[in-house]
Amino acid sequence: MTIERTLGLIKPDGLERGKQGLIIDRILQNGFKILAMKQIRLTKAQAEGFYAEHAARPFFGSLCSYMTSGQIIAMTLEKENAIADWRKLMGATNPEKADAGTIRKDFAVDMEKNSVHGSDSPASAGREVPHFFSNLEF
Ligand code: IDP
Ligand code: MG
Repeated sequence: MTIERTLGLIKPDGLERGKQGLIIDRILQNGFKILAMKQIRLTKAQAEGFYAEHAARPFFGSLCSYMTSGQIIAMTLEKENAIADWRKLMGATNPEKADAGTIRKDFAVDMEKNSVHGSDSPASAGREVPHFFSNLEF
């Protein structure tokens, strides 16, 4: 397996409820290195650009206003097989369907306010990491 980098986000519901420390602890305990991390509030244009692949979906407007409703934490995570392993640690999009022990099972509020984001493929990681971090930050 190769060392990969992926984008992790802690979404506004995670910060609002003070879960960011617990989520970051799980990331570290599961062998990820946090290469870069910042707490920011997205503009509407940034949220719409980030989620452009979902622009035609019925939940797009609500998702973008939720993602700009408060601050988020963006991280570049690195380890062997980071992309798939971070998705596995996050759990399914719908927390009711997420496996026991996953972040979404334990912390998410609902299908939209599901606490974390992770790139779903090498192509998305390649697009999403530079959305938040320049190479100069590593
Ligand atoms: P993912 O975050 O597990 O990759 P995606 O299908 O890429 O899930 O959807 C992006 C985000 O959009 C989800 O994490 C969630 O916040 C929101 N979302 C997805 N599907 C729904 C839905 O059916 N209702 C409300 N929000 C949704
Ligand atoms: Mg996705």
